[in-house]
Amino acid sequence: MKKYIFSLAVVSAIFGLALLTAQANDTPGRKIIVFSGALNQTAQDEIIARVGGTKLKNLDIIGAKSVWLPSKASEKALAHHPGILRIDDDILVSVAGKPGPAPQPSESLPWGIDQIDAELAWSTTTGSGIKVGIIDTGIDKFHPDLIDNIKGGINFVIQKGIVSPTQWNDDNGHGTHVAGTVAAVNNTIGVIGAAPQSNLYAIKVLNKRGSGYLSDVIAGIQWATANGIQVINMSLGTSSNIQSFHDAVIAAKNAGIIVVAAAGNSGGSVNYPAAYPEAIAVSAIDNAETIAYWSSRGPEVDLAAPGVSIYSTYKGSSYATLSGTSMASPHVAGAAALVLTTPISSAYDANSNGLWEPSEVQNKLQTTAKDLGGSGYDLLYGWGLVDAAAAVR
Ligand SMILES: [Ca+2]
Ligand SMILES: [Ca+2]
Ligand SMILES: [Ca+2]
Ligand SMILES: [Ca+2]
Repeated sequence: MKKYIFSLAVVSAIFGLALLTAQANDTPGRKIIVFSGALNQTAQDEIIARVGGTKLKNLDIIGAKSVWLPSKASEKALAHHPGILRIDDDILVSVAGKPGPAPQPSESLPWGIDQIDAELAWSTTTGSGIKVGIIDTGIDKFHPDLIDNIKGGINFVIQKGIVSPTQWNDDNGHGTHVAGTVAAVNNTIGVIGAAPQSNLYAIKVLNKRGSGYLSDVIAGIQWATANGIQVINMSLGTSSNIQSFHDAVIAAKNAGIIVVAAAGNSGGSVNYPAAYPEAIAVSAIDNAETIAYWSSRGPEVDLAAPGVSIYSTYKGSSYATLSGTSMASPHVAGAAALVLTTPISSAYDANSNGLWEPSEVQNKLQTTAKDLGGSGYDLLYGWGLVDAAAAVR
């Protein structure tokens, strides 16, 4: 039986943070010679030289010298000298305790968040309390710029032969990056997401290498519907159109979930699930608002969003700059979370129930988007660049 593997093309330059551990030189012959005080510096140096030793440093604060001694015999000879009080081992000293947390950069507004004018929407709404499911590689559980917004998670991936539902910590980095674009915290460190007070749920369906089974993705969608998730982001895809996948996306939308998905990075036609009519398909633009050459395009594209050189959170409490429609999709998911907190006007309430249905949110995002490329809807940008500020007005 053929198995369908999802592959995520992450076109990226990754700038990780590395912790350096201090290393001292463990030369066996290093000693600290403590003198009695009866000898002057010159006499002390002579004693050391006489046994073949080499002075390394004067340690006048304790009346001592650090030296290198060539042999045990030279140490013994010195030990019996009346001018020498004591010989101590020059031991290795290491940092106290475990390595500390990665240093956190001071906060900056990523260009993509700025480009969709999310920062201009925050005086109206920050997406507070909206539940966003990141169907991906997991989310870094302890990331200092995400932890306040992470409210839960689930794992469907086999790790070391078992599936542990609580092991949704991100072992790849991709999901953490996507999560940061949706909801990195507005504090003093790192970055800020489009909906910086929305609630993140890690739905881990992709493994350490960024791939996974369709059945696990479907299980993730099912978990989202059972747990009241309001927006799901799927920065993943396949060129295979499988009915079960489509049925799961239809079920999610019918359950009231806004499904946002990356168009794909093939430069060709739009991947699934983005290509399904029930999903919002997002293509990627650069900071000149031009579509990336590798962004998938076609009649299924609904919106465009920033996806080139996107700086966001990454595994291990770090940050990374990545490119892909994977990075564009969460800009739209965040904007959708913002819209969900606003009152719906009759112009958008197609079924007049006073509530936002997924298709109504999509309609507002599309009608308020900034038109790019050819006038009106086009195959590269869909309805245009998502505009968070206009969408919450
Ligand atoms: Ca702006
Ligand atoms: Ca931050
Ligand atoms: Ca409605
Ligand atoms: Ca256009």
